[in-house]
Amino acid sequence: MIFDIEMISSFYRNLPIKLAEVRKVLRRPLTVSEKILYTHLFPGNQVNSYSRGADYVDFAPDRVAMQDATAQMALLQFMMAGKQQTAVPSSVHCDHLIMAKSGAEADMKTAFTGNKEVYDFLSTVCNKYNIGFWKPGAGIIHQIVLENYAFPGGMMIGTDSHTPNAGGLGMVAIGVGGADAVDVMTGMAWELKLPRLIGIKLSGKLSGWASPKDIILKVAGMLTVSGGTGCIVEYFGEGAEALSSTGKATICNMGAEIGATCSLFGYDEAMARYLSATGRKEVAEMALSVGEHLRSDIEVITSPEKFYDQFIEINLSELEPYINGPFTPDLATPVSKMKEAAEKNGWPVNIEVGLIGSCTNSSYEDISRAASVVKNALAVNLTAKAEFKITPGSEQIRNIAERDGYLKLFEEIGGEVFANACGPCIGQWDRKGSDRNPVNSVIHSFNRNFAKRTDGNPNTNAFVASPELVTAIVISGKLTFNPLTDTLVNSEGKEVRIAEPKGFELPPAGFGKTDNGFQEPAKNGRNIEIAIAPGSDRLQNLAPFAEWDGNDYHNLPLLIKAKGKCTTDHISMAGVWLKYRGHLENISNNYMIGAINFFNGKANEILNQLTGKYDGVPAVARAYKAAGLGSVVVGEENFGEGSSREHAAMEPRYLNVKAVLVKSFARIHETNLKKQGILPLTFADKSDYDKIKETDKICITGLNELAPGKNVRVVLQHSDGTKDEISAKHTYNESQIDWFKAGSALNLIRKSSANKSK
Ligand code: MIC
Ligand code: SF4
Repeated sequence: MIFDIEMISSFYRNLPIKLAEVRKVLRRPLTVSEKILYTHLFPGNQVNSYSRGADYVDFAPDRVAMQDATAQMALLQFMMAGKQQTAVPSSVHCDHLIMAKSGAEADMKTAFTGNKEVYDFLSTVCNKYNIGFWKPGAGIIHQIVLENYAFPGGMMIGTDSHTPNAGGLGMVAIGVGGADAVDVMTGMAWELKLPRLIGIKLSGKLSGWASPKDIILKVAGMLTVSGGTGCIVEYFGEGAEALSSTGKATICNMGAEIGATCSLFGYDEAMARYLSATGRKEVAEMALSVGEHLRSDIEVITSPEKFYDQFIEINLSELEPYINGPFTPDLATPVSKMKEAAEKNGWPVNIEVGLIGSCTNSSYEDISRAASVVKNALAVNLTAKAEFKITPGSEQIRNIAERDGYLKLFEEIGGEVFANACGPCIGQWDRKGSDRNPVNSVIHSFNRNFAKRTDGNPNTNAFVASPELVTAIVISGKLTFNPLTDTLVNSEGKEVRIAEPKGFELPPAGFGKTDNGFQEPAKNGRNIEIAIAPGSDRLQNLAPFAEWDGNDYHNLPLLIKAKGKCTTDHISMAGVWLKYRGHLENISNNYMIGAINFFNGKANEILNQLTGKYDGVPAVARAYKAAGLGSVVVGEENFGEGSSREHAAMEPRYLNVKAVLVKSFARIHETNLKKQGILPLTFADKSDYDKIKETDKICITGLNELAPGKNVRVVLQHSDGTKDEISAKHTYNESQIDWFKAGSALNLIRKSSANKSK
C-alpha cells in the first residue's frame, strides 16, 4: 500500500503549473529547495520574490510526523485546539521511550508494560483524529518516514530535529517543536524565515572505507554546530548522484548537527531505485515525469557561486573516513590523524563498546557493509576486542538483516541486537556498570554525542563514525585504529589486515514482507474518548498559559547565567526524564539541571535570591513563582542547540521564566520559546553577557512598543545599587508579537477556532 497516494499524485499533477507561476514572478534560475518552498506557499499567499534570511513566509507542508516523546505534548496541545481531525496526513511513531538494556525481546516487554499508559493515550488520540500510529517496535520515526512516506519534491515538518532525514528522498523536511506541528495539523499556515542556501558540490567518487557518513562528518567539521543555522543545505554534483538514497538520508539527517533548517538532494535515479524497492514504483514514475522540477536548474549547477549564499566543494575521491567527537559532533578528526589527536587531548583510546544503527545509519547498505567488515575480520581469524551493539532503524530492516544472515554474523563477534528504537542514542541505554565507569570511550554511528547522551554517564566520551568504521574499531578495540593502514594481531599471533568493506545499495532479495506495526486510524473517531487517569504521573492535560498583562517586566531575579554549551539536553534532559514528556508539571523538575552555573561552575546549584541559599534550578524557579516573581535565564552561543523538544520552552514558561537572554539561539529552540510566550532575546553587544551578576534584578521595558527590528531595553540592577543598561535584539515579526501578547501561539489558535465555531 502506498500511503496518501492521492495527495502525492495531485502534488505532481499541479507541480508544473505552480512552478510556472513562480517563474513568472522570480524570473531567474531556481535551486531545488526554492522550487519546493515556492510551490508550498500557503494558499492565498502571493508569490513574491522573498528575501532569504530576512522574510518570514507562510507555508503549507504536505504532512506531519511526530515521535512518542514529543507527540505527547504536541497532541495535548492539538486537543486544546478544538478540531475533529488533522488537516494534513500525520503520523506518530513509538520509538524514543524504549530503553536498551537486555536485547530487543526483553526490552520491548519492559517498554510495553512501563509505557502502557502513554502508548494507549497516543494510539487513542491517533484513532480519534485520523493520525497513522506506528506501534512500539515498528521502528524509528525517520527510517519509517523514509521507507513509507517521503516523496521527492514534498514538504513536511516533524517534531524531531532529525526530520531532515527525508531529504535523502528529495524532500524539504524540517524539524520543529510540537506547537508548529499543531499549526499545520489545525490547517493554519506554518511560518518560517526563508532560509539562506548553502550549496555543496560533491565531485569525485567515494571508495574503500569512505562512506556517506564521512561526508557529513567532514561538513560538520567545516561548518561547526552553528554553521548551518537558518540555512538549507543542498548537495549536488556527480558525487551526489552516485550516492544511494539512504546514504543521502544519512547526510541530511546529520545536517541537524550543524544547525541547518534542512538538507536535501535533487531527485535522481538512486531515489527512483529506493522508491521502487520499497514498494513505491508509482511515486518514482510520477516523480520522473516531472523530474526537471525536482532538481536545481542547470544554471545553478554550472555556476553555483552565483545562486547560493555559500558554496563549498568536496572531492569525494580524496575523502578520508572521519571520527567526530567527543562531546560535540563537529570536532572532526580524519582517521589518519586520530593517534595524534587522542594523545594530544588525552582521550581514552580503549574502546569499550561500539554501536551501529539508529535513525541515521540503518540502511541495508550500512548493515551489509558493516557485516562485510565482520566477515573479512573473521576470515583472517580476528575476534572483537570491544562490545558490539546493533540498533536497527525499523522492523523491515531488522527482518531482512536477519533473513540475509547479517545479524548472525554480528552475533558471531559478540554483537547484541537492541530493539528497533532510539534507546542508546538518547541516554536510554542502561549500560551494565556504566554508573561506576570512570572516564571511558565508546564509538557509534548515531548522530549526536553530547555528554550523557549514550549511557547517561558524563564520563563517557562518545565518538561518531560510519557503521563500517565503528565495526572495525570494535574489532581492534582501539579508537586509534586506522583500517586503511594498520594491521592487527589475530588469534594465531599473525599480523593481518581487515579487507575494505563491500555492501549492497538495496537488498538483492528485496525488502520482503513483515508486519510493519502500523495501526490505521478509525474511519470515524468522533465518539472516541481520550481519558487521562486522574493523578497520572505520566500524562497531564494542559491548561492554557496566561495572557501577557500588558506591563513591562520589572525586578525579575536572574534565575541562572549558564556558561558554555547549553543544548536542549542541558535544558531538558532526556534519558530517565523521557517518561514525563506528557506531564508538564513533573518534567519541569529537570529544567536546566544540566546547565553549568557561570558563578560556581556547578550544574544545578544556583543562588536563590530570596533566601540567599543555593538550591537546584527547578526548586529556585518554583520558589520565585510561588512568590509571584518571574525570572530571567541568561546563556551563551547557540543556546538550545540539538533537539526539537518544546519541553525546553514549556518548562520555563510553566516555571514563570519571562525572558531568555543569550548570545545566540539555535533556530528551533528560539521558535519554541516564542510560541510558548517567553521572550527570546539576544545581546546586541555580546560582551554585555559579562555584565550579568549573580544577584541581579532585571527589567525589560518598552514591551508595549515591541516591534520587528526594534531592540528592547534591558536594565540590570546590581545588588550594590549600581545599574547597567543594555540593549537586546529579538527576531519577532508582527504576527509573532501577537503570540507573545496572547500568552502563547496556541492561545491564538484556540481563539480563532472558538470564533469560527460560534
Ligand atoms: C534527539 O535526537 O535529540 C531526539 C531525542 O530525537 C530529539 C527529540 C526529543 O527530544 O524528543 C530531537 O532530535 O528532536
Ligand atoms: Fe532517535 Fe537518536 Fe534518531 Fe533522535 S537521533 S530520532 S534519539 S535514533
